[in-house]
Amino acid sequence: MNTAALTTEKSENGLASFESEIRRHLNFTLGHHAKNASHSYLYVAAALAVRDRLVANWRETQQRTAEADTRHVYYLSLEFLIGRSFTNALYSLGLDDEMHSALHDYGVRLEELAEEEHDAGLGNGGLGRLAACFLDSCANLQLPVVGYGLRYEYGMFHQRIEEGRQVEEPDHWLRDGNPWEIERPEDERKIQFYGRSELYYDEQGVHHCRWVDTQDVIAVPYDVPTPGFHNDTVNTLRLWKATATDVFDLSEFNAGGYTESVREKNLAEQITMVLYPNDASENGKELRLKQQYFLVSASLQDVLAKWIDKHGEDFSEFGKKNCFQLNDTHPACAVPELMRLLMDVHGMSWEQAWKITTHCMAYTNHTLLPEALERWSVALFSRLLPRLTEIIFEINRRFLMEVEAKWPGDEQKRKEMSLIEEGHNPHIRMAYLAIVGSFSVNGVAQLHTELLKAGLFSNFHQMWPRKFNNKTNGVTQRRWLSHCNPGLRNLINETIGDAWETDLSKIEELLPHAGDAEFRERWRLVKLENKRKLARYIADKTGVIFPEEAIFDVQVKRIHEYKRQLLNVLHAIHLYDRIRRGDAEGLTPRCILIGGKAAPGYHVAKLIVKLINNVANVINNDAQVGDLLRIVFLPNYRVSAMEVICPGTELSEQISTAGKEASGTGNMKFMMNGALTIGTLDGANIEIREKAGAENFFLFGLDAQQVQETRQQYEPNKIIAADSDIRRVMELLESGTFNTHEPGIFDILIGGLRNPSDQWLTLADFRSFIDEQQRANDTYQDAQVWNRMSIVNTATSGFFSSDRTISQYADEIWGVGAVR
Ligand code: 26Q
Repeated sequence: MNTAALTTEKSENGLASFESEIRRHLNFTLGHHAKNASHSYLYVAAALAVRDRLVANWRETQQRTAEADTRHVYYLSLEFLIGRSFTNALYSLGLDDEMHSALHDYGVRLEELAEEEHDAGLGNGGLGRLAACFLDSCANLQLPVVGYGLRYEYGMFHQRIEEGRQVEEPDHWLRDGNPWEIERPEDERKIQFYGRSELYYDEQGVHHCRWVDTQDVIAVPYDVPTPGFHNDTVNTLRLWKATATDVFDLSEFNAGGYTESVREKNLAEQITMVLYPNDASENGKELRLKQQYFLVSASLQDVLAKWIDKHGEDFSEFGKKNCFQLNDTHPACAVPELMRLLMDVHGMSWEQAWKITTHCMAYTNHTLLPEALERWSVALFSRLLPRLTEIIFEINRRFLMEVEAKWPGDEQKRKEMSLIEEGHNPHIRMAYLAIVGSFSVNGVAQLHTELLKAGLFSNFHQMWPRKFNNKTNGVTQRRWLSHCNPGLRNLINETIGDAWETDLSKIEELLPHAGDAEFRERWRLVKLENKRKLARYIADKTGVIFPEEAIFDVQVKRIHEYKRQLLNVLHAIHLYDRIRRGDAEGLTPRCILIGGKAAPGYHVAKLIVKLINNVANVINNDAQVGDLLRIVFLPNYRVSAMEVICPGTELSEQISTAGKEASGTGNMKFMMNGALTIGTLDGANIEIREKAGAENFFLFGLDAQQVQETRQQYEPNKIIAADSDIRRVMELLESGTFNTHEPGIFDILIGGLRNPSDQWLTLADFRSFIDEQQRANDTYQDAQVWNRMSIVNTATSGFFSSDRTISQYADEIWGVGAVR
């Protein structure tokens, strides 16, 4: 055989050009003719060709990491909102040009083929997307971090709008197969549920506990590659799928229990069937607790098994060499589960096990809403996880002795801080469990961390001040600027080089160019092209035309009262009212885009969606409005939609009631892409404003402190009566203008606005919002000024890279460095 001919064709990794590798996958992996293959097959073949290029580096990274004598970090999260992987992997490998030309031979453009990929929607919103950005940054920084999550058969639901209302449809994202995962049946783990805890004595007469008569489920891992940027590192996201144990219970079988066994198989597989679509906790669902424990137990067993492979039963260094970052309390069962595994399976004493556990658990909080803190009824918990419940009660008993030692005789303190909320139906407080079991507790923006320390967790902060720390969120500039905005990326690269792609602090070098009129003009043209692309996308999905000379004003995020999409709608109604009453002098044409999903059981949020659509219908079809105003609700907002939206956005709406949004991360994506923010002093908005400069930010509304004070004496009806603009908006709403054929449907929303105990203080901020929107309106009229501000926003966004956030986690919590 002529091996020389082969080696000239194939590179050292044994792979030929994309062109022929795609052909090979079409022919042999998928069994298709390369000629006139459908786009969906072509996509899979191309994705497999890209995956092949990752595999060698993936194996090498795993080997290097396993051998490295550093700490290993495990990011435990019920959600990883990855979105699409195809072009992301290509950019990371630096192979996008090669793929471009390979696809040319198949007569399809890369961008077009990329549309074939379903989003991996394994998350609700911010928390899930943050986990995905973090994995990207960990790979970029070559950190020994593995993500552990669940492989939901159905991800975040698909949202359709029917007569203005949200309709949910299942998202069967795996239907056409998933080229981005590799099943690893050799690493399956057994997970126990129900049963009871039993005491027994070993040969030495020492007593131990074991968990018996359980119903078992198998966890099978699927590994997803996470490529670093141009650095040969490929990290791993390991997602667990639930399946039944394949040992059929023979006695049951013989007793005619065959169908019963099959039913059990179905029950087992339910565990990873569907993502819970609530972004604020809906408490108490048994299946949700099963999901949480399933993830935690499988992942901990996985880590312990690998530890034992290398160190045998010597756990003396385990706490020093491993760290579990808990993404909110959803995986907080990791605390008692690690205790159980160390004591019941590996024979450790309570003291040894506790020392290890509290040396390797770290907890991140993502919410300030007290009602969103996770609680589980002891009754449910102890039925499903009896042994874990015992352990939690013992953790609590010992912890309350510490409380007693710090505040002797203070019964109230012990009640407040107990891991068990007493009452006729006692509950386990998962956040307290996470705090007690962790060496680090962090918030996700400066204000958020301060409010946690002073509010929700103040007792714990007094007890352990040094446990608490802040890690302001960030987003990956590779997906959220470089890949999604090639126009701006190229302009930036021509101007300051491309070092910012791996070190976003370098983007600051753009700052002097904000003063250069010629640069500003090029910036404007890129932005205009992005606006056109966004307008085409919106027209395609909704039929509504966004005129390109208008200001593109965008709010995309989960629909929630505290995020105040309602305030945004009120402003749209106000502008409409001005146009109708002939007061449009000086009005800049404006296109308002709102998108986001409402939790299926959150009726008020769904009503807000309906209101947005109804208001849009009236405004967009009123001839008097002309091109001055548009408002659109974009259905099915998701990661891939944001990749088109943020480059084309000019004004970013971050208008939550101050003190409610933990951080926000969409705000950072918009800033990076040169949008100006109109926002409250909430979450990371505060830090965005600090970095950009107050003069480059549209600030309105009460701050967190003032929100507290206002609550005592809030009289929305007085505000309405005293302000004719606000009064007219309320009159329009109440007149039925937006619901002519559906009288009364918005009464709940109107009643909320007028209610003195309205939690979100929408009308308290309305005047200030109108005024600041007017200032944005006026600023926009001078394109020179606006574009200068836009450039400054991008140039000062360096701090909001998740690379910076992850460097801080690595240095200040994990104590890990790069493995190269
Ligand atoms: C809990 C129990 C049962 C079912 C669902 C849940 C659940 C699921 C998801 C509770 C909360 C979430 C998600 C929360 C979330 O996304 N929080 C956001 O996290 C971002 C990243 O830190 C912040 O930027 C946002 O401010 C915060 O709202």
